[in-house]
Amino acid sequence: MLLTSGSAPKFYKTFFVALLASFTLFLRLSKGLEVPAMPNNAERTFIMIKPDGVQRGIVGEIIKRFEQRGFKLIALKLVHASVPHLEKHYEDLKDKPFFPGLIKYMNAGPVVATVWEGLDAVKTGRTILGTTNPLASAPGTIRGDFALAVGRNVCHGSDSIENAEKEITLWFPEGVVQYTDVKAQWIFE
Ligand code: DAT
Ligand code: MG
Repeated sequence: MLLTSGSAPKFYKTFFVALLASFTLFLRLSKGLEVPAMPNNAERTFIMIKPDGVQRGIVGEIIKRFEQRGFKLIALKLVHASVPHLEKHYEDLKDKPFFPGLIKYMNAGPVVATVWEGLDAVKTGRTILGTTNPLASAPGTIRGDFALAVGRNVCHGSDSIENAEKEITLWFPEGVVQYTDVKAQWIFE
């Protein structure tokens, strides 16, 4: 196309506007086609109420906190675990000086073994429990509200997704329970 000196600025202006419009359209389209990141709603964690938690009658209180936060309960049982089973559960700590005392405490009565499913279940589960040493646990956490001594810290929570899966298999070799969580649509986007 031959441009006369008078029409040249108009042509460039139109060209520039068209370019800008196409770029805006491209951005909108690419945003529309974007695959949203899938939230990890299916992450699972093993939470156990230790013998002191059972004896002190705070099983309901601990379970309530996971329920009210929105997690889905997919397994639960009251079990007096054997020494070999507890040694397997805590095998990473077998060289620690407190290991014998830990096994004795865990074997002193029944525990409540549970599995919870939901967004970021492992990390959030540990936040709900509080830190290992209850003296350092914030009020509002289970240990921060119900415990004082590290050797009587009332609950256990998996510390990684990998360990959660191992612990779930160890405590629930029969598998967990499958069902539809009807509240999930009001908890997850
Ligand atoms: P957590 O239970 O927070 O995952 P952990 O896995 O390091 O902590 O230890 C497992 C349990 O062992 C813990 O809940 C209580 C006990 N324990 C840990 N450190 C201890 C210590 N220094 N003295 C006595 N018991 C301890
Ligand atoms: Mg641990």
